[in-house]
Parts: sequence; C-alpha cells; structure tokens
Amino acid sequence: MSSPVISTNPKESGALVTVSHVTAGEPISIFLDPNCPDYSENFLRWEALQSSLLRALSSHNSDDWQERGLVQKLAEELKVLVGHIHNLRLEADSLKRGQGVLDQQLNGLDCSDVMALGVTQDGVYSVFPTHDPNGFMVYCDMTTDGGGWTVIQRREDGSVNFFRGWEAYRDGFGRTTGEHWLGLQRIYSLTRSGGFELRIDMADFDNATAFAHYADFSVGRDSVNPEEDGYPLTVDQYSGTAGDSLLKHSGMRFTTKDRDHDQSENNCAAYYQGAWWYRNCHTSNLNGQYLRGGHASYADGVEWSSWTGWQYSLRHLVLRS
Ligand SMILES: [Ca+2]
Repeated sequence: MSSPVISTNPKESGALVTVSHVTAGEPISIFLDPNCPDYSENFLRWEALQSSLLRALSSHNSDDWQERGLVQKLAEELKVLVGHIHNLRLEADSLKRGQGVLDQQLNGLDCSDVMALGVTQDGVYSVFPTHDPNGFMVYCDMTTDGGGWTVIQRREDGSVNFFRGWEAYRDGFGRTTGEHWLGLQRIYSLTRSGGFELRIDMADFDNATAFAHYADFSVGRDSVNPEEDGYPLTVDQYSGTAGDSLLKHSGMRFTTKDRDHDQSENNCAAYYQGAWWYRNCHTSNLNGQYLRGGHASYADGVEWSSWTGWQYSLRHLVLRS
C-alpha cells in the first residue's frame, strides 16, 4: 500500500490531504479527500490484540526454564510495542484533527505558544523549541492556572516503572497521556532560553490536593554540553500550599542509579529508589517508587516532605512548565 500524499498544491492529483497556501494572519484551510483511509480502527485492533497476547503470555505456565525465559522476554517486548502503538494512535488522532497540528508545526515553541495560537483543548501536541527544531510531542494542559503548561512528568497509578537508568531519564519514557517523564534533554530544550515556571500539583489518597509553584525554573541553563554537566536544576521563588521541598535541590545535577552526581558517598538514586537532582540526599523524591500512601520504608516513595513527610507516597502528581 502506498502512503497518502499530503500536498500544498491543490492541483496535484492524487493528494489525499491538501493544505491551502499559508499567508501571515490568515487561517489555514485543509481539504481532506473523502477517500483518505481511517486507520484508527486498526490501531484499536492492534492494541486489543497486543493486550490479549500479553495476558496470554503472562498466564502461560511452563516448567521448562528456557521456555519461561523466552516467554518473559516476549512479554517485555510486547509491552514496549503496546506503548509504541498507543503513541502512534495519538499521533494519527491528532493528524486527523488536522489544523491544530499544522498550526503548531508552523509556530509552537511550547504549550503556551500553542495556546497563544488559539488552541484551548488539553491534549497531545507537537512543539518545536528553538533548541530542538525537529520538535517532539508533549501533553499540553490548557486549563490549570490559566493554561499553556507543558507537562514534564506525571504519576497517577503506578503503571509505569520509574526506577530507570540515565539514558531513560535523558530521553524520556512512558505514555504522553498517562504516566511519563518527558526527558532531561527535552526539558533542557524547552527551558534553557529562560523565563519558565514550574508548577507541581499533587494529591494524596484522601483526595487532599496541594501545589508548589516556582517562578523561575530551568534545566542546564548555562550548559554548553548539558548531558556532560548532568542537567543541573535551577528553581527559585517558591509559592503555593504544599510547602517548598525543592529549593534545596537547586544547583544540583541529576542522579540515576547508574550515574552518580550527588554529594552523598552513596548513590542517592539507588538508595532511595528514584532519580532526581539529589543533594545529600533529598527533600523531595518525585520519581520514587509508587508505594500508595503511608509506607514503612524511609523516603523511597513519591515524597514531597514539606507536605506529607518522608513516609507517604503521593497518589497523583503533575509537573508542568
Ligand atoms: Ca554519591
């Protein structure tokens, strides 16, 4: 099957999608050929198929250790595939919505820019920061506190493993619409030009909520090679209801279980089962284990110490910039 032709020339024959000539200040017109295939059904079928395969694999018992190893490997690979398919479907959905995405491809540096272009709906959009012109997809929150927020981390159900190594934290992981970490390199691209805020919204298991706001936020601001520098954090000017549990981390470099940049003789990430801008070690551990409320172990959950101490793992968490 040949791929659909997308064209800006209305006279080109066989184009399934035609975009009219774009001039400044004028709305974009998009003509969708009625023959343009709708792939969303296929994606749903793929996701369903992979989920049932995954279920079948995980309930498959075998005494043969070699076969069991193979089944485990297959199950891991399937999980990754399910994630890919999910993201592809989101991409297809937003492409189908058409105009919004094309608008951003012309201009949107980040979610506040996308909002300035008239987009008011929460969802996944492409952004093209100055320092990463190829762009990437992010979840834009267009409703909280005036909207225009780029989500850089979300915890909500413990479905995604956050105890990962350096490359995963550099490049990002999880599902954009669910639990995820956007990636240090992307957070750097978004925030290095300065003028960014950080808002952290959190909820406990009794539905109490609180937030922390930092009027100044960036990662790797003065770095020529941010990865080599360990993506140092800058936060300043706290306000909010959760208390401050991040200012002590300002200036610190990012530590993962396989790359130690902290000031402890141990590796704080390995010790507290997370990955963070640890000092020696932390007042917050937002990439810690999803331990679901009060826990007996010390400081290794999703902790924000000024609100819930060091032995309470938060239920819901969103970091936005
Ligand atoms: Ca150390």
